[in-house]
Amino acid sequence: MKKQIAILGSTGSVGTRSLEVIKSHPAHFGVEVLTAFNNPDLLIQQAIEHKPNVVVAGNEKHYQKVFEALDPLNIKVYAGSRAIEQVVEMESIDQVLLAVAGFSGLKPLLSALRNKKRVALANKESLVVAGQLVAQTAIENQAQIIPVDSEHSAIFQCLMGEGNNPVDKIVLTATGGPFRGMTATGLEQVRPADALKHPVWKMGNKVTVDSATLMNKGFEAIEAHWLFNVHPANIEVIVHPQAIVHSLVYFADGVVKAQLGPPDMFIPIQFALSYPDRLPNKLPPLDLLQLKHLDFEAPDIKNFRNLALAFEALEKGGNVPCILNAANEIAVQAFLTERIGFNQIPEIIEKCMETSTFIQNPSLEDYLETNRLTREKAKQSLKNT
Ligand code: MN3
Repeated sequence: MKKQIAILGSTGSVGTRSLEVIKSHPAHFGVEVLTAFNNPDLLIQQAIEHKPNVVVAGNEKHYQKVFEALDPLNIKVYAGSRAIEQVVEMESIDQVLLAVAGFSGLKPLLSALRNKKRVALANKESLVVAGQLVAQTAIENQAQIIPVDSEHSAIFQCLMGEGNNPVDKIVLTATGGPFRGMTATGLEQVRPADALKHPVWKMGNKVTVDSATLMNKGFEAIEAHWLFNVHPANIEVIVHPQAIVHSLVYFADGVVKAQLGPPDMFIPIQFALSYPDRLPNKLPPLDLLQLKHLDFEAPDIKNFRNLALAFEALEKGGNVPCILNAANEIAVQAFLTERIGFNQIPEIIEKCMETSTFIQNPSLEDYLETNRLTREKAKQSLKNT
């Protein structure tokens, strides 16, 4: 039986890689739905190759172009963000792969879970911003979330077969990014182009900057809390530049389980689609003798303050992670366009966290409002810098 997949965000870095995974296993996976916000040309090209039933152009201004190209091929074409939420209701979808970027991933995720779809989740913001709501919706609808992010995929795999065995702690590994070992003075000088040179992983611009600031790891700690129900005090981050150990779980009896593998997103994407089965692929196997050693060190939270801010947001809970995410999005954008320096990113986020109204149990509307207000506030503090 072929699994029919809906890929939301098919033109991004995880989306395109997912299509490679699907293409390499034609007996196991089919493409039922493709959606993309930008890049209509690539969306059209992907649809011609993979022949989905439905395509959604998230951005309505691309509808006409996509419709004209795909309607003659008997592919249904819709447009707009509401259509993305609705399309995941389709009976014919076995699994959703959510790879859209940013906060806009939340609504389609909730819609997929309410429709009891298994979701391979690559969107970080939905869990960072509204983890409580997402976790609750998944439980209520008995819908399963399979993480795509390499660290969470590792933890998920370490927990397979553990039943109710309690977890002592979770350790997330981080490469440390391109600025590992630099001081605050050195960081003062870094430019966007330097931040975009990630030593190991190839990703989109936003997440690559987040890796350089360590915010990405802070987000991953928040995600891990909601995915695996582990107390914030029992989540740690360790720097491991080779990115071979993808994360670890410590158990009560002193046993530590880790998942190792080559640093290639093909592997966690394939597992999130094939779960609970494992499928072969053509990647070169991990060669430990060639690696010789694996290094580990403590993260530098004095010079990379975003990581500490993320843990603070996780511990405070409520709408604070939403504030963290919104302020970070504006600050990273400002850094990419050279309006602010690297060290100002945490300054802007901290200011927003200190001056926003705390909401203990936010509703979806509260999250949307917090997101909007924080963006305004962050833009305001950009003007004052
Ligand atoms: Mn990751």
